[in-house]
Amino acid sequence: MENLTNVILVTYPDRFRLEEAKSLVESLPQSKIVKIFTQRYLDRAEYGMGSGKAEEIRKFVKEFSLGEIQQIVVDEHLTTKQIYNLERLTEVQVIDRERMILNIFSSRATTTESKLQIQLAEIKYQFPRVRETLKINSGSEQPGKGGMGEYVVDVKRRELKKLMSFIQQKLEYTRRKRELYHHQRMETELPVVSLVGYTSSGKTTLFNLLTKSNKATSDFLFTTLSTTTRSLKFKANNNAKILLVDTVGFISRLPHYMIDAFKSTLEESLRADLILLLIDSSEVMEDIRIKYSSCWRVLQELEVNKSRVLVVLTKYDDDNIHSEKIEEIAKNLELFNPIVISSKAGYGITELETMIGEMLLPQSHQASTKTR
Ligand SMILES: Nc1nc2c(ncn2[C@@H]2O[C@H](COP(=O)(O)OP(=O)(O)OP(=O)(O)O)[C@@H](O)[C@H]2O)c(=O)[nH]1
Ligand SMILES: [Mg+2]
Repeated sequence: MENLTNVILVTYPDRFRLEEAKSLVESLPQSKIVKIFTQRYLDRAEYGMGSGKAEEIRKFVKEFSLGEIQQIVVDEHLTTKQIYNLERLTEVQVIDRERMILNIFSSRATTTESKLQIQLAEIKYQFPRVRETLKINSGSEQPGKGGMGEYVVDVKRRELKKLMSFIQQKLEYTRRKRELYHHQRMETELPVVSLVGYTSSGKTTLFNLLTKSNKATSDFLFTTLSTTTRSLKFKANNNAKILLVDTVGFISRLPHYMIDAFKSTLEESLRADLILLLIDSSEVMEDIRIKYSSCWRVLQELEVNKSRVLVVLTKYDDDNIHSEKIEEIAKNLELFNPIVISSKAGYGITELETMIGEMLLPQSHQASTKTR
């Protein structure tokens, strides 16, 4: 048994954020939450949380029976200074929400491209923190002011910029390779369908089912970090083929630079003929609504053509969901006749395939509806 990292989580009291923060920590490798502290505001200058709460955490760390708290996760963006203050007070390593997501990403990245994207996000995380980090490391309160201090900040920033453009070049290279591949696919005229959605909405499970693949799926967040494309045959359409794309999941409060880092792969998959936006229908309405709007925010940021997006309600297999739930979702999200499926129970899959076939493949009795 490997050693577990005992984590204190500091998050907001509302259910959605608390549950999501818990799932994120649980998705960090080998992490175990030993205590959760909640705060209505995490934007206080000194520690993010109020100083009373910080003191409470310091005491908890000190009195914790095993004397073994290795990490404090604060579910918000913190400045280097706030992290430093809290680390000094509690004598425990502190990470913020962005660092936590980056850590999950790095632990999962397997392909060259996803590794590059994470390196890029990492630099973008560090860049605005250079001055503060150097200030803290040098032990001086004002190394940024003039003379050598300013010089060091500039040097470090220049180094990061150089590294950033180096990685961007490499990513550009992989992107161009993709583009070439994309053109080849265009030449073969195969329509492309992408699966997008919030993390854990069931994209890979559906992808596996449709393409008879065996990609990893799990309850952990961000199981998939790299895009996979496989072809899919339609018996009903003279064995015509389409390409199906599985993508990285979205999450709420994702900083712009992280979307930016993943842009090249996402953009490529979002140029599909049809984008299926998967929504987990088994969740409570509030979560569905928050996740649905988070997804749209990302899609808008990536300038996705709305008319190509079709919403698919997934996981329609739980005993506690009935058609009223689907009606409620449709009403709340203003969806007209949404597609409903369960990859686990096999419900709605044939209908989904038929619909894709009808939309994208030439029919024996009617003209193609393919738009490009
Ligand atoms: N009950 C039920 N669970 C499902 C269904 N589809 C997927 N799941 C479960 O939901 C969890 C997430 O599924 P994934 O397919 O990994 O979700 P994803 O959207 O690919 O997630 P990321 O790769 O993390 O973005 C897994 O535990 C699946 O077993 C379904 O139809 N019914
Ligand atoms: Mg996945």
